[in-house]
Amino acid sequence: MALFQTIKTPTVTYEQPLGLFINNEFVKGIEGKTFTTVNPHDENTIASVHEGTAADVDVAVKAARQAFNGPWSKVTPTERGRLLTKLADLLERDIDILAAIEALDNGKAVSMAKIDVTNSAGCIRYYGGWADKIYGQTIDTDSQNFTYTRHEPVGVCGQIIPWNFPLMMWAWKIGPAIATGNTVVMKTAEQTPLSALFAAKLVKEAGFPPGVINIISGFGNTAGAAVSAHMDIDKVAFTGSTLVGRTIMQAAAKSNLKKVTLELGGKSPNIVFPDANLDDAIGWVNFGIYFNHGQCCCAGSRILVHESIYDQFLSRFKQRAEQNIVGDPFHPQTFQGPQVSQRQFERIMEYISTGKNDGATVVTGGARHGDQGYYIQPTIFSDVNENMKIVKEEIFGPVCTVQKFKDEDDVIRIANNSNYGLAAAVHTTNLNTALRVSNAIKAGTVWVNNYNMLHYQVPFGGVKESGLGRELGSYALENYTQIKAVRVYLGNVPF
Ligand code: TXE
Repeated sequence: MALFQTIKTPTVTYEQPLGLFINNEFVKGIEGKTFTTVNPHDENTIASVHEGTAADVDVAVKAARQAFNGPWSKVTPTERGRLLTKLADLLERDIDILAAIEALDNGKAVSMAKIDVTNSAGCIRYYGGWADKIYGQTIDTDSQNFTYTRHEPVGVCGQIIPWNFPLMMWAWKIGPAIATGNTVVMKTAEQTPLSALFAAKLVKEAGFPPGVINIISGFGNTAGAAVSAHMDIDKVAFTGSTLVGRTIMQAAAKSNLKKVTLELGGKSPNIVFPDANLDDAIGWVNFGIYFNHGQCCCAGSRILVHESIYDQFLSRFKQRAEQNIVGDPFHPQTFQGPQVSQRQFERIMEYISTGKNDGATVVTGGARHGDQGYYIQPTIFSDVNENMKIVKEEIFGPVCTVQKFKDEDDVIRIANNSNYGLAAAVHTTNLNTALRVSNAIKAGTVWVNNYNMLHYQVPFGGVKESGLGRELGSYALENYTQIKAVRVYLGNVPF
């Protein structure tokens, strides 16, 4: 099978790489396998890509190790920054192609996909800026000692990414790893391999030495498992389900105790107090759950509304949700495209029937949208209780629940009644309420009077079963550096 293919989309025609990206070349998998990626809009095959398995991960790790020990270790921090900046420029140059790939392969609205590309380029450029600002400390213990710390790269980093923001997850992971001088073996999601491969082409064009960034398309239980269990990978960063996150940690523990960071699921509360600006709150609540078709780990899927405004909120939120334009991702007006895959579509539809069977009321939606593609109507459930599956589990689709609360203590209790702790939001015009509730909620991010605002300068990650460690901002650099203390003794031998 070919290593490149011309792909026509409604907006651009471009050359798509299909091979694994190892040592700056696109290559076939050692076992000669391929797999298809499907357009969720019409359920047709887009392309077949070469599949990587454990043997290919091994080759990629060797390439990454050679680069790490050899040429990459001689590249100056300034040059690492320059390479990342160049890569960011190339991502921006090819924004139309990359946005079209995301729309085709993932199903996200092309207008939103452009924002993803801009953010991905911004993230890579941001970390380019950090590359020559990785400092240690000098530490004064006494006059006999001179001590300093070095923040050294961890080594070869395994990175396993999901399909909901294929290019953004690529950028969030590659930026801090490369800025700090590591090399990377990344396993992309089997549902959305295409944008990472196109971006790999830009890695080569930017001038990165061979072996610094390697991309493996393939499945979780083969290539992904090989990354997390590999004896020569020093760190694994994972974004995906909590279930697989546990497996990754176990594999890391059973192999070489590689460092682990995990960005997992969520069931985030979105709280509306009676003094909130209701128009604004409804806009943010709508965006909080339906952005990216509900396929956000931080989606505001548990909406908690004060009982005094509950009825008014519900009828206006219903109207707002029904205005969301669902349809072809390439249509410029589209807000919500199809879910990424048949499996995700079925999983979400199953949650919708569970909600109905458990006695929740469907306020709007609750069914498939159209009869082709993995489209689901924006769905709101009311009359739910805290024990229902649809309130407890991550649905990862355009489905939310709306619950009443009585007062601040009540809402803090409900908000924290979850195994997850990724994000939350508070809508109120009272500053004290906003700050008190933000402090009391157990989550990695709390938004006040907004939702889903993400900036690459700001840390992102979860508490409880939502994960370990923080991505983005300067905090992410800690995941990719080891601290070495160098101790110089200045005195005479004391014994
Ligand atoms: O996730 P998986 P799936 C949640 C969301 C969704 C559910 C299932 O609730 O409905 O997970 O989605 C790789 N060893 N999130 O099945 O399986 C896999 O190939 C190593 C939340 O797609 O966790 C892919 O690259 N790797 C989320 C990545 O893990 C393995 C984003 C994610 O897939 C593996 C996606 C294994 N044994 C889903 N098994 C978020 N936090 O944003 C799978 N993978």
